[in-house]
Amino acid sequence: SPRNLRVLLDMDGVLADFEGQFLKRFREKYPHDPFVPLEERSGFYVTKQYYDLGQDIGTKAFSIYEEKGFFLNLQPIEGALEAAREMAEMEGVDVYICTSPIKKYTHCVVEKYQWLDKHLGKEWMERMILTRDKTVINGDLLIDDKPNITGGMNPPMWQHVLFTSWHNRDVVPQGSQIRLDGWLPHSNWRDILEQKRQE
Ligand code: T3P
Repeated sequence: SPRNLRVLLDMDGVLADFEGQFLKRFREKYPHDPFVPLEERSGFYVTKQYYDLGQDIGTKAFSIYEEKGFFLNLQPIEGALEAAREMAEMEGVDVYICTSPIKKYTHCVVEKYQWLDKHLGKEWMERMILTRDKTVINGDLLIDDKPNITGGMNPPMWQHVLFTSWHNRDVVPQGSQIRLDGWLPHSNWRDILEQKRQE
């Protein structure tokens, strides 16, 4: 029988709502400062867009996701947990979580494990891959909202499924990239896996 399909699931922007929590906390902490509404987000890095509003705003933006509890308190993206569970139970599919910690790792690294434990359970610890270079990870599909994923392995083994987020709505998929518009019931993630399995 053919080998299992390896699916790598990104965390921030795919399972966990980084953008929503960032904006919520920024507005709570700095109610008198300008901010970027989600509909106006563009470019992967939220801090870069905030730096364009001023050096001090950029510094404040950094302080939001470096604070204790930020990564643990991210809300699950709608339908993500249900989809992840269903995918993990599929015959012939191996699911891994593939996520990059921020450089200020102190809270982020442990909170990524805690988030996965809290929302999906202990058995998911086995699936966790923390890396700053996703290109060196072996997989058939990487579902990730970051448009340009580069690193030491070029091209990577996996096909990039670009998961739609506010910041990448207008990005045109490049090369073999395909788009996935969320996890809600109409989502075509099952078709994407089935198609890959048949290649
Ligand atoms: P993930 O690989 O789970 O998507 O950069 C480190 C992590 O923080 C990475 O997680 C992406 C996420 N992140 C954003 O999503 N937006 C940002 O603006 C920054 C700085 C990080």
